[in-house]
Parts: sequence; C-alpha cells; structure tokens
Amino acid sequence: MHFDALIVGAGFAGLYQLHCLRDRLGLTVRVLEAGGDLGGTWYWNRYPGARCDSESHVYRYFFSRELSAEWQSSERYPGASEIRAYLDYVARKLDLRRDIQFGTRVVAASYAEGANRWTIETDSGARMSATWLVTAVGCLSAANVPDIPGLHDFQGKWYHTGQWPRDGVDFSGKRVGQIGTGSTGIQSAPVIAQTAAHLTVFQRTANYSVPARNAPLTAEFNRWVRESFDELREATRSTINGHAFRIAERNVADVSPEEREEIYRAAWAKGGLQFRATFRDVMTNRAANQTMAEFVKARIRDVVSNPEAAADLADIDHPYAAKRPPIDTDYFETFNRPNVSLVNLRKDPIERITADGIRTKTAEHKLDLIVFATGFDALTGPLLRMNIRGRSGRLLREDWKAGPRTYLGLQMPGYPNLFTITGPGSPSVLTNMPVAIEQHVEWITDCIAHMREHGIRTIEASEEATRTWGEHVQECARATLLWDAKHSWYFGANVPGKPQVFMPYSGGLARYRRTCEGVAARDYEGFVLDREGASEFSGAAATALPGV
Ligand code: NA7
Repeated sequence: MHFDALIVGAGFAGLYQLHCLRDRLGLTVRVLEAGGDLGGTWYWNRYPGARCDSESHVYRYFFSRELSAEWQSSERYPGASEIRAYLDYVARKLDLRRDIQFGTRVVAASYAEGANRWTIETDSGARMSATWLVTAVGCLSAANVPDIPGLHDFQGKWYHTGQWPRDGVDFSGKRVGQIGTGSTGIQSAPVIAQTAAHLTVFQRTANYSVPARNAPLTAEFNRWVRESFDELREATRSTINGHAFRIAERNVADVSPEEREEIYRAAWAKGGLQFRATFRDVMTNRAANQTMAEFVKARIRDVVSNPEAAADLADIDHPYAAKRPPIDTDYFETFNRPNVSLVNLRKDPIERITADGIRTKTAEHKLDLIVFATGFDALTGPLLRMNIRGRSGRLLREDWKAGPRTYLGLQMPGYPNLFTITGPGSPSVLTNMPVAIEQHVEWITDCIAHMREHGIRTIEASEEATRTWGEHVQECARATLLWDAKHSWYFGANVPGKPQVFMPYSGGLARYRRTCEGVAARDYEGFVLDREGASEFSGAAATALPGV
C-alpha cells in the first residue's frame, strides 16, 4: 500500500503529525505504532509512580484552545494513566484512531531513489510505501537493560521500567531489588517500598532530587488554566525550555548568602523543576552551581536519618542539573523506612546476578524480583533500531557510527523526505516535550505544504549545514555545565559502546524556534531541494487547520 506519508509512533508527536498532515494538508497518512494503544512513552512507562515532571497545565498541546479548554487535569503533575487518558481524549476529538495501526513495529525503512519512495517493513513482514516518512518514535523509548552477568540464571521475575506490564506487578510480600536512581528510580522506589516486604536500592551514581510537591488541582486552578490559554501558550513558546516559568534575571553573586538561602528554601518549599530557575547562572558558573548543589546535599542529610545512607545519597559527583534533574515524592524519606536499604555500587559493585538475587563484592542480596530502572538508549536508539537506509542503500547506523549527524535534529544528509521529530540535535529532552514536538510538527507540516505548492520532489539536509549544526550543538553544550557530566545519557555514556557526543541542542527552545523559522523563510537554507520533479502526493489541496 502506498501513502503520501507514513508516521512511526503514536505518542504526542505522532498524533499531532497525523492531524496536521491528514486534516490540514489532506494527505493520505498511516501511523504505525509498536504498542497496543496510544501513548508512546506513556504507553510503555507504567511503572509504580510513573508521572511527568512537567506540570499539567503545560504538559499538553497548545495548538487548539478548545482541546485544552475541555480537558481537566486532576493533579499538579500528570500521572502516566492520566496522560494516556488525555491522548485518548485528543484522539477521539480529532478522530485519529482510524489511521493508526497498533501492534506494528517498523523493522526496516529504505529509500528508493528512482521512485522517490520510502518503503517500510513491519515485524509481521508487511510492506508499505510513502513519499514522506516521519519518525515520531520518542527520545526515551529504547529500553536499556544492562548486560549484568547471570541475569538468565535469576529464578525470580525481572522488569524494565520502560517495558512495564499492562496488568502491573504485585510487590506485596516480595523482596525487591531496584537498580538505578535516575528520574525513574527516584519515582518508583517510594511506591514500591509501600507494599514490598523489602526494597534494596542499588545506586551507582548518587543523584540530586527536589521535592515535586504534587497535589490535587482545584477547580479554581483549572479555571485559571482555561482562562490563561494565550498567556500559557506564549510563555511556553518564549522560554528556554518550553515551561511556563521564567529563569530569574539575577546571578548567585548578586545576593548575600542569607538571601540566597532564603531563595533556595522558598523554591524548595514550592517544589518542581523551577528550583533550577532561581538564578540565571547556575548552568554556566561552577561556583554558582555549587551553592545550589550544596543546598540540595544538605537537605538530603537533613532528611535521611541513617548517617551512612545519608552520606552515600549525598555523595554526588556532578554539578546540579548537569545530568537530568529529577523531582520526587518522598524519595529520600523512603530510606528512613525499616524495609528499605541502600547499596552503594561505587563501594560495593555488583559481581553477578544469581538464581536468587544479586551478589555484590561484599554481600548476597536475596531477591524475588528485580526492577531495572536503568534508563534508555536515548535519542539515537529508537532511530537506529529501525534499520533506516537512505540513498544508495547507505545505512544510518553506519553514518552515525561516530555519533548522530543531523541538521536541526530534523533531517540527515542522504535521507531525503525523512523527518525526525525531536531528533538528536534538537532541544528535545532539555525541554517540556509537547512544546518542542508541536514546533517540529508544525515546521515539518509547513515544509511539506511548501514542497507540494512548489512541486519540490525531495528535501534533504546538506552535508555542510549538518556539519556546521553539529559543531554548534557541541559548542552550546560546552558553554554550559552540561559538559561537565560526561557520564550522562545526554552524551550516550549509559550505553556501553555508544559514541560519546552531546546529543540534544542546549541553546534553548525559543532561540531554536527562531532558527528554524529563519531557515524556512530563507527558502530552506541548508537543505537541498529537488525542484525538478512534479510532486507525487495524491492528497487534496492544502486547507487551513480546522478548529477542533
Ligand atoms: P536514567 O536517568 O538513565 O537513569 C538510569 C539509572 O540506572 C542511573 O541511576 C544509572 O546509573 C543506573 N544504571 C544504568 N545502568 C546501570 C548498571 N549497569 N548498573 C547499575 N546502575 C545502572 O534513566 P531514567 O529512566 O531514570 O530516566 C530517563 C528519563 O526519563 C529522565 O531523565 C526523564 O527525562 C524521563 P548512572 O547514573 O549511569 O551511574
């Protein structure tokens, strides 16, 4: 079957891209989704405590006032099931499901130059083709299960948080081991500890965390959200990270130590990611960052009553927020429970997994169940797993051997008419994702509309623009303290053998948006357009985006 466009993935990105291409441009479109339902990241991440770190009033689409007005969030941060319900609501309103094929994993995609077509192959052996291929596969969707010796010997059950069973997992009466203390592990440990007989947390790198201060939302707040649609939309589009809060203008050195402490305490009491926004220079000035880091470490020592556990939890080796900064509900408090213990893998590394637990250098930990909160093969993993082949059979996996090469995180040279929503080299994971997604989807939609209008057969990133953009992405990261945490997944350091390149664009979403707009306005500067051929789509003429 041939379509104008194929979209891979039915999360926030795939759903909106389907709406834009089908309902705005009138293209024939099919979405292919590996999961059994909508949700993308939130379809797979159903682990205990799974919740978004962005607040409900901004973790949503802003392309339609009506769509936003009719949705009521129940808590300050949306839980995984509420996000799935929201996406289901969107899909119903826009009648999206009829063009989505669930339970279908794309295992190969290749471009045929003569026909100017992408052909994809699914895990059931089906083939489909399209003029445009859009990947909406998410940045954190390829689960990373570490290759720890002995896993196959383990007689209990084990799960990765990013591939959590739909029916849930019963921890009651079980001895549970959790490996990993990133954003996920910090969310799951307090919830697992509530029902498990015992929870052992295996920590490799100690991590900062700020209280989320999650709470139910009042009717008054939801009314404010409805009435503030324009302001919220504008704020998310003009801030560096797509959230609605602004980063303070002051530097740490502008205030006295007493005032600084007061500012940190107030932000701590308020909770959430905006803790980092209290000063302008915490991500660029080591001394400034250290004041914030020390404040969080002091709070860890205040909360955790066992001095040895407190010291291990506060022994953090990177600047605050140089790795993804988690927010939590009672994470450090969890270590005061009698049924929770901490193993510091830096002092006592895992030797192997055995039939009945985990053996570290100094101890045997008997376990019925292991939870891998060990993260993802981020950003590049989901794309490389699709076996994408471009012009003359070139393989993306080969082209990216030394790290991802993209222009604006939107396209790669040698892969015409392939667009990657929130691909490596775009702001993506450094932002409130739906805002970054909307910007990409709208840019791609406008680009395809432009191609149709002007009879452009192909669009493809140029080699030179890709090289220049790649250097710029590295330069931007080097100008921040993100560059100091070389062991973060932003560099690909969590996956053995992965090239170490800073992957997301850290120059800010608002600036990035202006760059993309400027590129389009200058006749897609940095892209190679083939204006020779007639366009090959079968859809009707472009129409305005209808109201919902
Ligand atoms: P992260 O942030 O990659 O965290 C994974 C955690 O697992 C982290 O503590 C890792 O330690 C640990 N890990 C990974 N491999 C191992 C091995 N082999 N042994 C011990 N510990 C290991 O993933 P999350 O799922 O928490 O969060 C991902 C994103 O999802 C998050 O940033 C939000 O954007 C949403 P390390 O730090 O590498 O030493």
